[in-house]
Amino acid sequence: MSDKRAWWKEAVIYQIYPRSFADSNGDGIGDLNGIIGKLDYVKKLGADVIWLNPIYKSPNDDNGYDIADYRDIMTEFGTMADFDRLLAEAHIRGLRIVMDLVVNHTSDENAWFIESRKSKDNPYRDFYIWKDPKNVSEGDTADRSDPKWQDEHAPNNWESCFSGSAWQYDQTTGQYYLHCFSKKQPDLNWENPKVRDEVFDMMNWWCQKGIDGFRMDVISMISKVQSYPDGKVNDGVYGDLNPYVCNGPHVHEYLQEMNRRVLSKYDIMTVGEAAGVTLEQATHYANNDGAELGMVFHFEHTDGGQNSDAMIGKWSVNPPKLSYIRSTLNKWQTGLEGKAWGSLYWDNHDQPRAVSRFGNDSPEWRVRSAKMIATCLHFQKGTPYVYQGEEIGMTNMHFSSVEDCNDIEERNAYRQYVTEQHMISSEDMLRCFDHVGRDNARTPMQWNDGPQAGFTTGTPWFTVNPNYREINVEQALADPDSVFYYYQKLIALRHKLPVMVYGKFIPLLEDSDSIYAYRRVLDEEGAGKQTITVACNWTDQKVPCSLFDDLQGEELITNVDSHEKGFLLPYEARAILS
Ligand code: TEU
Ligand code: CA
Repeated sequence: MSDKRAWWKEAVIYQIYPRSFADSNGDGIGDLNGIIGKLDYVKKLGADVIWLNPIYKSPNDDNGYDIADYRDIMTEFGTMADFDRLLAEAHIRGLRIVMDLVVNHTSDENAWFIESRKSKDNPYRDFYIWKDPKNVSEGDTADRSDPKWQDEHAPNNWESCFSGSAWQYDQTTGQYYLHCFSKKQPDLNWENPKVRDEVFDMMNWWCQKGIDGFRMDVISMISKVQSYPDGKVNDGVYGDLNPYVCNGPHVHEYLQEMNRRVLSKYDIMTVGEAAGVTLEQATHYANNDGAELGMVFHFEHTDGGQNSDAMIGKWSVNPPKLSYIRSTLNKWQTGLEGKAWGSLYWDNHDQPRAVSRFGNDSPEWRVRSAKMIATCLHFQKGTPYVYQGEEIGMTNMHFSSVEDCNDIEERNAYRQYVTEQHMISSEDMLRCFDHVGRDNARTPMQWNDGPQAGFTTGTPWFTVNPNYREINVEQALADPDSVFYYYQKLIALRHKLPVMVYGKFIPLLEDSDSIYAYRRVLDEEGAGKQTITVACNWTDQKVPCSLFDDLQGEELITNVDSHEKGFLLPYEARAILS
């Protein structure tokens, strides 16, 4: 076997977005005590690890991805004592806790930035990326508070991921700072060794508390091309500017330094969010040599623009195509083999709901198709991630007005494309939000059919999806055929069968218009050869399939009551061990 065994390769991760998970004190905002109250639920599902979206002190411009204090807890979420209790209670149950590490940028309310913006010679000035205005002639007396002037003199034409220029002019010192995300998220200057010292100290501090790993936010973006050249206009940091921001000149050097100074000292897992990272590059970030990270999240199968003919940027109403999803995932499966470990996900807090996007969320097919896509993903090679609510088949949300949206990405995109540039109608933009907006994933967790879906006794910070009366945890736990018990079974199978973890991935039926099929094969000394054959029908039609006709073996899992020889029923999924 070429893969070295590791607990995090055999684990299944459950992702919690704390703000929307469970509210313990009736203020309408999910919190740490709420999570503690639901640990047994996560345990019942069978997951091994909980990844918490950011819980640090933050003004919440981007719901916690703008950190004001890395060593303190967000006031609404609780206290450090609550966190210590959460960690202890998780460990008692054999659950591990992975923290979100957001170190490409901080909040503009972080003490480092408050200092940095004070003066050009402040000791913290170089913690961030400051540049002079461009093309200013000597003796220029123009009014620099004029947004138009600021726009015209920005250091280069880079666009923020959240719309508009990636540069913000700061009156105090007459320079601009870089922000790849919102203007309240200034980018840290990783070229400065003092920044790295502070970040590594902070990481060691959390590791010494006993946390079990880090999910590293946009870690591929920490090293920028130092000449800060213009990119092609209007392409955002992920478009043609990608070469200047993603996978920059020193990113691997810095991650190796992080590995030496922090990661290698603890038995922790790491997953890098690898925005703009190709398969070849991923084999460096997550190489089996262990010099950098354990694994990465890649974006190729979820990048709206690529898989569904987007209208503007990621904004689209078109369903993803099976042929694209399959060829992309297969490419990563086979490309990582023997070189690096991968991660598996359909959704997260930045993506629409899995069943709405990849399955079929109509009442007729929701449950069966949710099980189908789960089967399709969980038998692949890599560490699977389940995003809160995915395990009960929660669906996308409909928003009828931009006022009802919370996400800064959505609100800024609306302002730019609808209000300012008239590139798309309000109605069409809102339909795009319904399909791919991040708010879909951020509505409160649906626990029961009582008021506010059991998420809070107060007024929830964000609208509950009205379908909570049918789709909720209580219902799922009472129904042996629910999506929940199917996920429970998939997770249990992964724990039981080494072939599901370490087996080699072999694509099948790569030209099919409707079926995603593959094998996993493990030939272990002493244990003999084990093969799992998986086939999933991605359509609402019965389709011919002869894969199982002459296959002898044990059916590990299926989502239909009975099979029809020579066919797969609509959204049927099957896995056979032989
Ligand atoms: O996401 C970065 C990222 O590359 C995208 O998913 C991005 O958020 C955008 O939605 C693409 O359309 C990470 C976090 O997961 C996200 O929640 C944060 O907003 C972002 O970084 C900034 O910290
Ligand atoms: Ca609360």
